[in-house]
Amino acid sequence: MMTKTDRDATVKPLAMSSVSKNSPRYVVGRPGILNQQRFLERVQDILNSGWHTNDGPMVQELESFAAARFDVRNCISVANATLGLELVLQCLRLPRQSKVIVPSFTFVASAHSIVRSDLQLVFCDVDERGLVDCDEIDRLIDDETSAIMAVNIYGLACDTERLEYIAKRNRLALVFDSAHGIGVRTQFGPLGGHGNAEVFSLHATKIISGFEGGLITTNSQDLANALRLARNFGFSGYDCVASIGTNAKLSEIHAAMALTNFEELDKAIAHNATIFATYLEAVKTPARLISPLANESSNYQYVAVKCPAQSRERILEHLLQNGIFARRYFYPGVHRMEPYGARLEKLPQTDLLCEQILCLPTGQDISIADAEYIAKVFNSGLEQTF
Ligand code: T4K
Repeated sequence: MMTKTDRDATVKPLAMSSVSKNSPRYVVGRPGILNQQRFLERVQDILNSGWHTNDGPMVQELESFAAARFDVRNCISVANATLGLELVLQCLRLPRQSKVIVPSFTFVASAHSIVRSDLQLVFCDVDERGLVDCDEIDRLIDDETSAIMAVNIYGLACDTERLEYIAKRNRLALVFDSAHGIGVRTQFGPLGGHGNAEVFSLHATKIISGFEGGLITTNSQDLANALRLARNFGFSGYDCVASIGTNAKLSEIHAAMALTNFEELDKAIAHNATIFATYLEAVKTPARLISPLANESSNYQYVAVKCPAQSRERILEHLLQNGIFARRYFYPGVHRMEPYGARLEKLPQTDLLCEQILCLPTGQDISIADAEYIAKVFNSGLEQTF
């Protein structure tokens, strides 16, 4: 059985000094803004209005605009997706210390939101594309389980239909961490209306940047009402506190940035799709890109490449030496991180992906020529390992 010490010994941290020394020209997650003029006009309107936060007009416009795009009844903006996940778990009123099943192959925020909501997490394994393995979820459900948190990573979608069936059959809550999912569509329509709620990120590194921010979507009016109270200290009116809450409000400036970028979403996706296609063509086997299925459409926000495990670190180093900062999203797996490292779940597919994946730069500041250059450097790093 693997011990905590065995796990720590295998983690290879990336020296930050090597990143700053080479001051990379290309990075994963460079924020884009597609209509700077429109954003600046909105900033001027905010300054003129004297209304800067607390459910202001810009926040309301963003929420209506997003609800229409997500094809969902309610959209509630929050300060970031991490707080959004916490608020959803708390407003669902799950029994204290009941179990929530979540993949370990995710950003650490998914796991933290569960623990910080006084719930126990149970890690499940993922499939070859890094999405939750539904058979595994079925196997892990027991009498103490109260919810599933599925994560729609890389602009891909989990098997939402099967997850909804599993949750319904077992009377479990179902929450989607859709932090990477704005603009993603399955064969049934856009992400946004699945499970009890979905949570999207507006962080600067995402396809729609609000600098920081998050959007919660839900078709449940009761849950939406509870979330609106909870993000604003529980206030139901002046001087009247109806429930325990926190401060998770989105400010007007953040909403203006997010709304301006949201209006340009189709353009952003079209650009990312071109960059993805360039990498798809150029990256040499045995490395290969994780791609959407034929019946889904991605936002191509991440270009995740599966490398041979023995080559990944060398390729990462070689890219860095050539001014390209690729990222190991996700590494080393949440179950290997300090707060969770003593856990004993066996997650073979997660462990494998954590050793294989490199995310390459994409987004508005990457051109086709840049992607061709990055792929060329990637391929030469790959060749050196054979
Ligand atoms: N669930 C999932 C599955 C998530 O991936 C995330 C966040 C969340 C939940 C929580 O969402 P939020 O609470 O953040 O809304 C970054 C982001 O901070 C994080 O939002 C994101 N996922 C995660 C995948 O990536 P780090 O620690 O890797 O960030 P950092 O500072 O290394 O920046 C990433 C890259 O972006 C760097 O290469 C530099 C570049 N960058 C970054 C910023 C902030 C820029 O070029 N400009 C910038 O302003 O977490």
